[in-house]
Amino acid sequence: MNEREIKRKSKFLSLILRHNPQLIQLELDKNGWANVEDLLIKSKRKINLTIDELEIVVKTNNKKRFSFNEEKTKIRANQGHSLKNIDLEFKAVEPPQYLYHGTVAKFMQPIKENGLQKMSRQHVHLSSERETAINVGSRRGKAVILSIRALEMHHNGFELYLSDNGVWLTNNVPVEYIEFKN
Ligand code: HQG
Repeated sequence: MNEREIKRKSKFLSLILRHNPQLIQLELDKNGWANVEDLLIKSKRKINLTIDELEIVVKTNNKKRFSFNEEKTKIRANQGHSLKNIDLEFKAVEPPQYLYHGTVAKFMQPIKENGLQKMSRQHVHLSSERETAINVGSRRGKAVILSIRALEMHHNGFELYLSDNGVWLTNNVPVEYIEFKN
């Protein structure tokens, strides 16, 4: 598999494991796990995917988006779901003082009115590195970086979670915790 093939298969896995398992009639359990054999068989309807390829995609994925269970009989996406009824069993942890969110200018007005909302995903996504936030924002145009007073949120009872692949997640960020000038 070349880079392009790996990326194509990774995107397919994101679609199936985060957003639309029904596309191939795949079942995810309540914690988001799919049976690997089932996934390989049912994927054939849309894409060629062997167990070796699946292992390569999981291992080389730039954001470590997917994990196997220990026995490699099950697989799930580590975060980023839009499926509503999946519980990834995140534990609230103490965040650093600041976390960052990358977005674009056109969302500034609604963000100033409503804070950061999860929109179509299960969570608002934040990162500990500005650089990551710049990359996230740049997907949509010129990145605007918001600094979030995350530790203060935590002290005030908001839950922040850290996914297995290092993405910080929370339910919403009220506007008073957002620093717009940075
Ligand atoms: C914006 C990718 C209007 C928010 C990336 C963002 C990341 C609001 C967009 C991960 C708003 C949602 C997540 C409000 C927030 N009004 N717009 N009140 N609050 N927004 O894609 O953070 O490749 O759901 O700023 O690299 O951009 O999928 O979130 O622009 O890690 O693994 O609404 O997705 O990773 O967009 O990206 P998204 P995101 P993957």
